[in-house]
Amino acid sequence: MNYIVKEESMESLWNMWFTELHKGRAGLALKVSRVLYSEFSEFQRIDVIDTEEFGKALVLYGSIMITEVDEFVYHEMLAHVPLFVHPKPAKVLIIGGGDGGTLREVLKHDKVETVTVVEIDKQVVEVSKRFFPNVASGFDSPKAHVQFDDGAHFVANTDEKFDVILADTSDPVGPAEVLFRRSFYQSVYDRLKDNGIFVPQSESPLFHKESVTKIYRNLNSVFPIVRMYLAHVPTYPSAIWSFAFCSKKSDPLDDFNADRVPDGKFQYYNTEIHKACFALPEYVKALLAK
Ligand code: SPD
Repeated sequence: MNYIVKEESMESLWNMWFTELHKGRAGLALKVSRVLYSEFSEFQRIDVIDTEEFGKALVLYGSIMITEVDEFVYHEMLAHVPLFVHPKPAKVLIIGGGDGGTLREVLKHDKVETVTVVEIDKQVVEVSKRFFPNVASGFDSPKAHVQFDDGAHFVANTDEKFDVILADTSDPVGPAEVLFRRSFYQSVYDRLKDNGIFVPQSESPLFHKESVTKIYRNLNSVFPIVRMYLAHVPTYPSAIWSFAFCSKKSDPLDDFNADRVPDGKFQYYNTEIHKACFALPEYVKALLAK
């Protein structure tokens, strides 16, 4: 993470900016009003900054994970697309997701009976509870079970089977790198029931072409059905973000039951978005064809 500090004028003394750069050449800049937390956990650097435009932001390993203003887009799209396709998503596993945003969305589904969250970094959960109580609200639910473990280790060693598995990870660097490997995807496949669905976040098709190519090559070598879908997340690199709908049997559109989606319950997700998010621009189709 880079803080650019510059003197603006004689009157206003300092101007502090958070910048997240793509290959050092382009990126996002947010004006910071306060740095609320800055520490190294056992696994990574964790920052919480207060920004003028996007409210509080959680930054892991120098990269924005959530901001108060736009976190709903990512969390709704990661959770609701698979959960409204699966006919009975009773048992859900979230790998990562230590801020709790995905858990909060999963718990909005009455059919969900238990949600296991496997997060490697306990400090992320503590920081989220302290600074983002609205995002972390689901941790108090009796349906939620949190384990502090490496997600790859967990799926390789558990005997449990799940209806839906979500990989709510940071980028494929540092502690999350292992969660983009073929071996992890194979373990996830083995932990899914026969009609199970897996959705990992799959980076930006505009800024992370190499990662996206590798992720989809790995997923396609494990799952019979793999379909990318997109959402607009303003504070993520390039603002266009992708997810991979992977399943053993279900088709994300043919098996989608629009009647189950309540009107006006969410801020981003609705039936039209569900259908439209699988429409891919030509440059993305070309990338996936590689
Ligand atoms: N470059 C940022 C990618 C972050 C994706 N995961 C965010 C986790 C939020 N729960």
